[in-house]
Order: sequence, then structure tokens, then C-alpha cells
Amino acid sequence: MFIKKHPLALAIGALLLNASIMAHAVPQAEDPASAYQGGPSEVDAAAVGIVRSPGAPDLTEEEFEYAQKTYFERCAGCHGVLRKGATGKPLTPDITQERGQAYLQALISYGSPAGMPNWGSSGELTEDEIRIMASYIQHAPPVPPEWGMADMRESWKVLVKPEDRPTKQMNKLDLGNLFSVTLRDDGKIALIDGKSKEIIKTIETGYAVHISRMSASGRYLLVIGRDARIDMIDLWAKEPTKVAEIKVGIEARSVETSKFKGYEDKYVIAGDYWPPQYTIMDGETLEPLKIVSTRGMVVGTQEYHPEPRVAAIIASHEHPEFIVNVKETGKVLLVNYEDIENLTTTMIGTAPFLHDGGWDVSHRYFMTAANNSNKVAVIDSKDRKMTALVDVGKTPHPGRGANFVHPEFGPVWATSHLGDATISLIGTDPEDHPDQAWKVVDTLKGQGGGSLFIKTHPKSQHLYLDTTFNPDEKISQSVAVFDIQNFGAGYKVLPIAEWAGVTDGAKRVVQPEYNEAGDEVWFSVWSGQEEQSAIVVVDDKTLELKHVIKDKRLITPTGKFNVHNTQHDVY
Ligand code: DHE
Repeated sequence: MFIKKHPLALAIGALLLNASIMAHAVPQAEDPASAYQGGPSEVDAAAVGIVRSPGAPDLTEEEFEYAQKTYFERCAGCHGVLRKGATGKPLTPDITQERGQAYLQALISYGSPAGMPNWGSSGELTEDEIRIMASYIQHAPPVPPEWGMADMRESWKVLVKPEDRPTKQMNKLDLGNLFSVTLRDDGKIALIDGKSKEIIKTIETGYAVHISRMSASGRYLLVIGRDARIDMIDLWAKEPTKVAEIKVGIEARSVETSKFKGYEDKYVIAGDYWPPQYTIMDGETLEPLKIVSTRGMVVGTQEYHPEPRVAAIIASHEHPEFIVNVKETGKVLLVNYEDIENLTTTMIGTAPFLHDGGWDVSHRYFMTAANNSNKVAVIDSKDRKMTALVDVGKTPHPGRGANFVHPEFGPVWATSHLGDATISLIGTDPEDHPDQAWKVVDTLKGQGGGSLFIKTHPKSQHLYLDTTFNPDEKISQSVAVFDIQNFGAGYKVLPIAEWAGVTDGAKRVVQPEYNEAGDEVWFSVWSGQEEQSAIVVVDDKTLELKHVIKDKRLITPTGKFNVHNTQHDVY
């Protein structure tokens, strides 16, 4: 059975495209995981050479150029830059040549139930374009350029030297309750005051901004874009100001700063998707100090992987270490930054593909999703070992997850899933609840699959989860909320997009984020670049609408990062 084109799935595809190809709609299979992960790669097709391989149908230079560009824009997100496979299947010539031209053309045309979009029957690619793509993937993948120290240093700028920066906060902003909001397709972040809900300032950042993280002191805001550019913003300046920037690779997703006692604000680390590596930088200037490749063997099979991308990174509170998720090899690296010239790393084998995760309530155990294995790995950051590998639902996607005290099972950490409607609650209290520790103690049922983020706050009695990539727009435009004291009552649905009063667009509701006090929850209502989006603020006590932020500068808002909660890992 082939997946048919779905109008809503087209909208998902369009949202995931970068500006250069925004005009086209892209067919997507109705599988939320592939809709989510199939975004374009930042690798520049023009920068990679043409590789002709024996046994593959020949192509003209023009056809190669077209195929290369199309592959990086539309296929690499799932199949990998080097086609070694990730969410999508591997597409190396040994496999593709064996399948043959006719089979590949049919697959590209009609898609597959496993999540491959139907590029031909959707009308997105012509028959001839499909022939070119099917031929192209029978040639060896060209290797994109590396990005080493010379490139980094060339891109590195200190805009305000540390000695010229203030020594105390020079503005009257309530920094703890400030939100850094990703304006995904506008290449900017918006700083929004938590009380007045006014945009204080928008700041230009890397293209397709992804996340914001706070330095340990709460002074520096670090923002990373998919193009691997990091912007460092000083929140103590008269008005928040960019003080340094660097490009650490060609494609990236994660940035973090040192938080161990005595090392506050000393180092910044960023992980790349391409080249597969991480970089440790000076915490005040972003000067690149150490680049480490993550290429290596996959856990279990111990086969070489040339493209293991760096996913989430979190700063340890137990040792001077960064905890680095290496996606395709399924390895968690504990990178000790005490002596970066003589770097020591503890390598923990878990399961592929590691994606995102966060702390348990004690900030000792890192709970991280191995999304392709349907597992959560529990990493003990104190004893530097894996404590458990817990089976959860299909394709866990916790964001940083949610910690709360379950009325029956004690402290738990929760994840929702892209691939099913469940929420897995994992016991995290080995001292007082040893029988429940590191086991799924309860499974809740939410509105449906396609969930990306789940959230609560120590002062809240509610647990919220989005369903951003659910194919049913009623579900993707609303959120479910549970009463932590009464899970038996099921969930309430909050019609966030309807409350926003936004008329056009996909209006996907994404990422709950609390204010500092823990009495408000902010949700993004995410539409296209040319459409109106909004942020909806919910009163956590009453579950009623409190405020809608609409502003013409609020273009494609997605992630929101409250300064206090991000600085102190409160979730
Ligand atoms: Fe994200 C976090 C990767 C698509 C919004 N995203 C992360 C992290 C990774 C990641 C590795 C964890 C960083 C960390 O903690 O250090 N995201 C990817 C992808 O590879 C993927 C699937 C496809 C892509 O092409 O980028 C992807 N992400 C998206 C989106 O489409 C989202 C919904 C909208 C957007 O802005 O692009 C999105 N990702 C987010 C957000 C976080 C995030 C809001 C941080 C959540 C948090 O609470 O910490």
C-alpha cells in the first residue's frame, strides 16, 4: 500500500522547508517522525564535487547538479548527508545498484508505508526528475567539505571585548522572567518580557535558528542556528547586545555552557550535524579551542559510521563535564573540560539514534531518548555509567522532559512520543522508591502521536503536551493537559490555536514553556513565514486563556526559553 498525498502533510512539509524552497510544497508521508525530521540540510550542493561510480546510470553534469541540490534539500534530513541512513534507509551504491533503476523510481514516485514521501504521485517531481534522482543515488555520495579550525577562526568575531563589557546588569529588565523566542524562518530571536508580554528586541541570529541556552551565571544567552552559527548575547548590557559570534560547522543543532562549580561561564560547547564533530570554545569570547570528531563505531554492531551527528548536549552538575549525545552511533560522551589540552572522555554505549533529553529532578541522571530504538537511556552523571535502558513508546521525543511527583509512584520523569499517543512515566527515585526506579511505572494516553514536547514546573499541578506533528489539525492545533493529582480523570484539551485568533496557516501548536514563577504556560502557534503566528499564554491555575501575543515581528515562533528555567534546568 502506498502513502497518498495529504493536504495537511503538504503543509507540514512547507513549514519545514528553508526560505529558498519555501515556494514549493513538499509531499510528506503521514508518519509524523518523517514529517518532522525531513527538513533540508544546510550542506551547500555547489560545494561538493561530482562523483561518477561504475555500475550506475550516467548523468550529465547538469543532471548531477540538479540531483545533488535536490538531495541535500529534500532527502539528506532523513537519509543522511553521506546516505548512511538515519530516519530513512541507507542509500549507498551497494544497496541502490542492487535494487535497480525501476525499483528506485517506483519508490521515489509512490513513497512507502515506512514514511518515504510520494514525490511523484504528489506531482512534486516529474517523471524525468525521478529518473535523475533514482540514477543519482546509485552513484557514490559526494563528501561535503570539512569545517576545521581555520574556517572557524575566520568566521569568529568578538563584537564587544570582555574588558569593554559591564560588570553588573546595566538595564532594568527582569532577566529571570525574560523569554528568548526562536523566530525559526526569520533568522532572529525575539526577547519578550514575561510580565508585560512585550517584545523588547529582536536580534539577528543564524539562519533557521534552533535553540537558546543560558550561561551558568544567567548573563549570556547562546543561540544556535541550523547553519551552525552561534550568537552570544550579553543580557547585562544597557540593552541586550550581541557580543560574539562564530560558525562552528555547516549544519548544527546544539549549544551548551559549562555549569560545574568553579567553571561557570568558562566554556561553551556546540555540536555539529556536519561535519560530525563538537567544538569547545572560550565562554566569554567563543574563541574556538578544541574540535573533536565524533566519527566512529556504532554501538552493538561496532560498524564504522562516517556521519554520527551530535544531538543534545547538557552540562553536568556532578563533574566538570559536558554530556554529548552522538546520534547514529548511540554513544553518550562525558567530555571532561578540566584540561582541554589533554581531554578525557568517558564513552557510554546506549542505543541509536540518540536525540534529545534532560535531567531528572536531582540533576544527577540524564534521561535521553534513543528514538529509533524506542528507549530512554538513563545516564548517571556522577558515577559516569548507564544506569538503565528503559523501553518506552514509539519514537520518544521528550524535549527536556517533565519531572513531577506521582501520587502513587513518587518522583518520575516523563516523555511523550512522535510515534504514538502514549506518555511514559519513568521512576527516578532509587533511594525512596527503589522498586519503581528506572522502570515505566505508568503509561498515560494523550490525544495522539506527533508529540514533540512535554512540560511541567515544580510549582504546577499540571502536565502539558503538544501534538505538533499529528496529521489531524484539531489535534496539532491544541494541547492536552493532565492533573498530576488525578491522572484517572484523563486529560483536558485546550484549543490554543483557536484562542490565538489566527486565521491562516497550519497553526501548529508547539512547545509549552513556563514563566519563572511557574504560574503561566506559553505556547507557540506556528504558521508559515508569510502568515500570522502568535504566542498564547495560559493561566496554569485556571487553565484559561490569559494573553495572546501578536506582533508583526513574531514570524514563525517555535521554541521559547525562559531565562531562569533554562539557566537552572527547571522542567
Ligand atoms: Fe529541534 C531541540 C534536532 C526539528 C524545535 N532539536 C533539539 C535538539 C536537537 C534537535 C538535537 C536538542 C538540542 C539540545 O538539547 O542540546 N530538530 C532537530 C532535528 O534534527 C530536526 C528533527 C530536523 C531539522 O531539520 O532540524 C528538528 N526542532 C525541529 C522542528 O521542526 C522544531 C519543532 C521547530 C524549529 O524551531 O525548528 C524544533 N528543537 C526544537 C526546540 C528544541 C529543539 C524548541 C528545544 C526544546 C527544549 O525545550 O529544550
